[in-house]
Amino acid sequence: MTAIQKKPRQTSFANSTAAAYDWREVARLIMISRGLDELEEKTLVPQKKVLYQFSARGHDLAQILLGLQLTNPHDAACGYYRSRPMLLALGVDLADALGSSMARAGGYSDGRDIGVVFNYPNPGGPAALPMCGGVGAQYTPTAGWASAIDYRTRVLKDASYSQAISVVLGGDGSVATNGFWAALTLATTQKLPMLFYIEDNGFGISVPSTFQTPGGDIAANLASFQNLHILTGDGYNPNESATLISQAVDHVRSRKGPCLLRLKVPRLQGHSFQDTQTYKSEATVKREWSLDPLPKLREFLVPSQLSAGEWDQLEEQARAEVEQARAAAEARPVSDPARVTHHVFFEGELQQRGGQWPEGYQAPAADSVPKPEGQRLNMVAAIRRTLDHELAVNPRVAVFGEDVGPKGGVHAVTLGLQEKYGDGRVFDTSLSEEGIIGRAVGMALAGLMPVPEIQFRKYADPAMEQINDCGTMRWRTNNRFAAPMVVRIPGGFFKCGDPWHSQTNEVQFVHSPGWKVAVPSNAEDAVGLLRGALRGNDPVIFFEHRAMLDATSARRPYPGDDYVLPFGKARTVVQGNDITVVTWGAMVERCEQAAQGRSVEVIDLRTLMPWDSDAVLKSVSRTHRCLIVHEDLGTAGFGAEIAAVVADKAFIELDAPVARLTMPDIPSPHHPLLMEHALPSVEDIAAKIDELVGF
Ligand SMILES: Cc1ncc(C[n+]2csc(CCOP(=O)(O)OP(=O)(O)O)c2C)c(N)n1
Repeated sequence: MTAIQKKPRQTSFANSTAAAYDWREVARLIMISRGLDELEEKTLVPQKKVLYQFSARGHDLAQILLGLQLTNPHDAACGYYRSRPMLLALGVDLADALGSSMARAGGYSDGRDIGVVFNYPNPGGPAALPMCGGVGAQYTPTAGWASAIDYRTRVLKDASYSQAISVVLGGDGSVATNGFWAALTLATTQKLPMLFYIEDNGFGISVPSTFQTPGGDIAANLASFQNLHILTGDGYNPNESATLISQAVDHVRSRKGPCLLRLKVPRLQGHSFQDTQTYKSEATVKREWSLDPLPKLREFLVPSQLSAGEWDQLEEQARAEVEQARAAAEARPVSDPARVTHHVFFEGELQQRGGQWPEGYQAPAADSVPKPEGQRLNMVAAIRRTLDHELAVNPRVAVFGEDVGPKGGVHAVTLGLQEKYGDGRVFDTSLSEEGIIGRAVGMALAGLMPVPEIQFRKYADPAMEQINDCGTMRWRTNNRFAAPMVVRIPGGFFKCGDPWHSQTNEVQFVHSPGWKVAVPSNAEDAVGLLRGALRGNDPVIFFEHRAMLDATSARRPYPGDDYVLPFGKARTVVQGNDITVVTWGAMVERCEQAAQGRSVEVIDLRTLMPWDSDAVLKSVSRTHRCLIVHEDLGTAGFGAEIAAVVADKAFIELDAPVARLTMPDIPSPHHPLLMEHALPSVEDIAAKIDELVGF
């Protein structure tokens, strides 16, 4: 065992730490874990009742010792597909643990995800945050939970969080992922109460750990990382791992900063059941089995703490518990296929964890009618005022991102908010979009309402893994967890274009299940949609069009502090009889201009998920013609969806083909002349309208 960073090297392990454990319970849990693994490998996988199986043999002892240390009701841990032993120590129901692997009804996901990635809401006790199939995806949400512990303690002054910790489990392969580094930067720069628990079995499937970090030892390589306490040792040795885990947990609990604990563990089976381990030499396999923690635990406990008879009795008891779990899991049906479309969004039944609603948050009564006051504001000022008001009335709201603090954001939307609400509520982040969104996920899971800003649309790309996993969370946990948040993303053309700052590509978010998508075209709608999102119970992408932020056409008086606009309700911008033009964002202004002198009905969708197909179909059934105008690229743009629905539902009403006017399939060009050539212009729109009306 080593404590790196000038910590004294320890060569013996005080039995006092070990004595703090209930070793009989440790033995019982590891026996159950082994029993579950064996049952799956010998029976349920061959019977094809379990389709994905990841043995935890070798990782199990240390994980159980870790799980038993998570005793604070506000602790949370997030692991990966090999983390079942830790979950057993947290007290998950065994029939859930097994039934989930069998994809049966109930359990972690109602048969929706791969079963081996767990979640455990455990309201009032330590939670296991929803795990993901993507390696490394667990890190930044766990850092977000640590961030929320800090927020709850410092900002909300809730002393019950003062000793809570956030723990992430990852393999040696996972230390090469973006998520690991994003979370490490977050935890160390912010000195968060976070434990990185690295289970180093020497392989990522077949790839040796020397490919993941030079020399294969992440603990050694991080020796000079500031603000990080590092411990390393043998996770198969009962006394050593118990001591190290206690030290690591104590360090984080006592608010000395984040800690990384690397434990060497043997992976006694293949990566998954299908993996035959041909890449390992016989000698390696033999050496690994010599490190099996189960016989080592027996040696450690028998006869000093348990008699051989008691050990055997525990084994007998564990076998019986596993058998009972098998019977209960097998008795579970497969869930009703008709329900598989449920819980993509909030449907009225509250999730157990995540977001402000399950914690009793009551949104103030909403005004559905605007009460315009004062002069017209541009969109920047309107969004700022809405954020300002919601920050004032809801202490759970936290606004963060790159440059949003003292600078007030590169688009000036958050100007003055940090000054007013302090750096606990409005703050800068490291330059890591995965870090920003992942952190928001963890904060949302801990009951806050995060409002992360992504500086420009294209820069959401590095966060797409977190965006996807956030969107699917409610569905894949069968409504056990959700992470409502509002992600503000400026994008689209401005005075010029370019491939990075100017794309819209809203359709990508529409195609990510679980996200609502707002694309306001004016200040009043921006206020209503943003407020609805901030008081809501689903994750929302709030797209701020750069060309509209200060556009004269987008200015409106502030509609009031409680004005809320529902999602999925389009606005008829101008009424007309000859053709329906469907649009949103910056194209609304252009369509309105093109409609002048013509009898055109212009519909601003306002939100793309959900979108108001009723309004469109109703209008088309009157005008018998439909043109869709959008800035995003034509191929597979959102216009394709609208065209398909109109063709499907209003075919017999149509007097002309459903047409689209969009950017060509190219990145946004930089020179204004080139850019304007690519964008649908007022003239292009007017010409297309005339063509369709004359068809
Ligand atoms: C982002 C991502 N890339 C690739 C995979 C496929 N994959 C699953 S597990 C794994 C190896 C992970 O190894 P490690 O983190 O060391 O954990 P271990 O399985 O050894 O416990 C890989 C490459 C994945 N799930 N996610």
